[in-house]
Amino acid sequence: MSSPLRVAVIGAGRMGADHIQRLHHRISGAEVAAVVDIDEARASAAIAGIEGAVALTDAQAALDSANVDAILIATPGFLHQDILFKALERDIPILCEKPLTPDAASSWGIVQAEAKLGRKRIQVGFMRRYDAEYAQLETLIRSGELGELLMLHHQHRNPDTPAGFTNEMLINDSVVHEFDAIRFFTGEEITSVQVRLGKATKNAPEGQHDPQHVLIETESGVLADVEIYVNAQFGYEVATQASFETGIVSIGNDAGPYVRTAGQWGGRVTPGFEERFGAAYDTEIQAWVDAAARGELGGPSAWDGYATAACCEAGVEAQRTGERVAVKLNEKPALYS
Ligand code: ISE
Repeated sequence: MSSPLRVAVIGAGRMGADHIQRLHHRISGAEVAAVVDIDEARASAAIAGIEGAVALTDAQAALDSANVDAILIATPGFLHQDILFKALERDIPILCEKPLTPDAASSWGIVQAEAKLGRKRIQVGFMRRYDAEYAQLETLIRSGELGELLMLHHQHRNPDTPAGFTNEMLINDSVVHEFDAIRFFTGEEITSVQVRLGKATKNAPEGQHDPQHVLIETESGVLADVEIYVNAQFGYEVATQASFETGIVSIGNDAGPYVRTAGQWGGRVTPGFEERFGAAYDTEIQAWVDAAARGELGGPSAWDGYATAACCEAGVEAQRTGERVAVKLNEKPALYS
């Protein structure tokens, strides 16, 4: 058996802590070698019970360590660029949580640096591609079994938002997933984004207009819409309905035990994204570890990170202006074709 991939996890917040537990308990062929967080206590708490792992406060120390083979970046997005450049320089496998970087220009810089390196070293954490139903819908679309895909209707509902979640984050932090999903399903780039602000809930924090209706068009004219509703109170829901020439396909609706008791019938609503996408995250990280062992990364690439960053920029402009905003991309480097 080959030796495990020694991973440094950068950022021990909500997502980082989740990935540390995943790597330690459920992923084969990898181990947590280091955890980096500017909050030393948080880094130390995150390695509790993980033999051999070290807690650090500086990403550079992890990158300099001879005991680190790969890094998983789970810091806030504005810190990604610097770490990505340094990790590309070390030429090691990288799993970078979304967004690749917060804007298209800096994401393009990462694409160029990786293209110059000449091999894919970055996988972006668009975990929905690893959700079983997402993968089945994508396969169905490719098969042509139901004719052409014509429209996609997405519902993206969160129970509430953490402190500091701005109006722009409805696009940059939430709809970024649909931008990637639509590109994944259609195999096309997104050409325009429009955002409509209708009647708003009184349950949104100051400054947030919630819900929003996002209208998206792809190269061949597939129309997609997203209801992004981040203070929906009732629970977590990420669902899609796809309209084909000869059928309609729905994914993401809560299933599971259907219970009848005490004069009531029904089931449990998914509480959050960790539960909704737990299995997808496991599959995503296992695929990254396996690919790193083979020396060839697949999955959502730096190009996908760049293209979605461009969609987010158009989305935020559309939010502000009410206009339909075109998405413009630079020419795709051969590495990503
Ligand atoms: C969060 O960052 C995620 O990635 C979740 O999947 C998404 O549902 C949520 O809206 C984001 O804030």
